[in-house]
Amino acid sequence: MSRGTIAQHTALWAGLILALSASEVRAQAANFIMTVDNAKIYTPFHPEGFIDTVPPYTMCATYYAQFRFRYTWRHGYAEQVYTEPVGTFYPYYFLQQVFPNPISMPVASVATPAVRTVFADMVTGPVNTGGVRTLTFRGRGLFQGATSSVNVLVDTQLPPSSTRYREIPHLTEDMPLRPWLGWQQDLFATSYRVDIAECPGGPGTTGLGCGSAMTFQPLTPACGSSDYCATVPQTFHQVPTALQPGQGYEYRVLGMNTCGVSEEQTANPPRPYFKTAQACFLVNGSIPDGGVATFNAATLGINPGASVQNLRLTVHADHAQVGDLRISLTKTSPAVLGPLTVMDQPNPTTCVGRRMQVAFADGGASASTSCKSTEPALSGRINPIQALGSFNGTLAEGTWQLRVEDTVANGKAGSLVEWCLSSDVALSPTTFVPPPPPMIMENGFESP
Ligand SMILES: [Ca+2]
Repeated sequence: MSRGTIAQHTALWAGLILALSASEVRAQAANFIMTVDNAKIYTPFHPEGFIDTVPPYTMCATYYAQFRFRYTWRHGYAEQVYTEPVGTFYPYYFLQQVFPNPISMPVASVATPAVRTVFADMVTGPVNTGGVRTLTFRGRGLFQGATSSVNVLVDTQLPPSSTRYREIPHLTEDMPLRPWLGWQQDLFATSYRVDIAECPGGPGTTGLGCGSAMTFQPLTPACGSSDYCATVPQTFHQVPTALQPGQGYEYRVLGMNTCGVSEEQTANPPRPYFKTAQACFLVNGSIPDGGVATFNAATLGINPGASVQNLRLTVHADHAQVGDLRISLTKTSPAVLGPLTVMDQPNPTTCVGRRMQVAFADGGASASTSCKSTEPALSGRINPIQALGSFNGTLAEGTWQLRVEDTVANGKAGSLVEWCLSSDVALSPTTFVPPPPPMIMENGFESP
């Protein structure tokens, strides 16, 4: 034998051994195959469970899941097979029970395999960091030691956290009738439910005390006793239909996912309260970049001759950079009063965020210190530059003009969504009729 022949023989033997051991493994695996069919998932929405057939199987914190394993057995001997975790699932999961355990596998063959089902109940443990984990389960024979295992992909979900509101501040008065509501994103929420309900009892100090009929933490998408509700994927919502003027409301946002809704009572406040303004005008009018837009409206008082007391001006503008804006209000008839500047480019350094939803009211917060770079840039009760008290005693009825100037042509423009007027003597909106033009004397004669 030449050296070359020996080498060839050695290689042949190694290949044979390799082929044998590989086919043995395949034979073992083929004689006992463990697969996972599905998972029955229990959630707050599905207390009776629902079948999840697509891994990763979602498990909800503190809830059960039941995994359904299929054993396909082709061994020519009977065996007691135990089902058990490979490694420990603790502290993420507790294996509650496996049944039947052991399971009796009968004498079978490749041609006529025995198929059996084993269930494993699991509940999430004390540590519940969300995310996908691979759990391995094993079926292990008691006497002859036939084993098979399967990986189960589990995606553990936590219910959304309590809502953190970013708009509007609790107890805000003189809100527009179609308010824009915003809240912080929650990592676990896949959608958000918004509810608004009337407050017959005025503002509640705890946020749950206003006497509204809003249902507590509902698990259905139905509006229930709310006056308004919507489910949205994003972290803000523009109310599309007008609320009642001069009315107290509470609102609430619940994060939602497969595993529940966010805890309502632990939000601070659980239900922010706001009161709507009195005479509101839906505009949706363009504010051109570097340009001026004027908006006319008319009001009535509670009775003819009533005068304005403690006027407030509500402005909701969806503008890309609130710091560009200069806003003034003029009473245009029956007597002209103003213009009175309420805001003038507050803090161009910091006031670079989008949207203002503001009630200008004497004694409010400073626009320049309140305005920020995140949406909404300016909100709540803001002090006007010139006191709105200057309108005290003027007739409640008449026409008004709001002037909004975008002072910087920088590619950042927007629109006036809605504006409102409110007074201690209640105002209501009425049809705008342009005031007569001022008399012009020409050639000694009045023009027609
Ligand atoms: Ca601009």
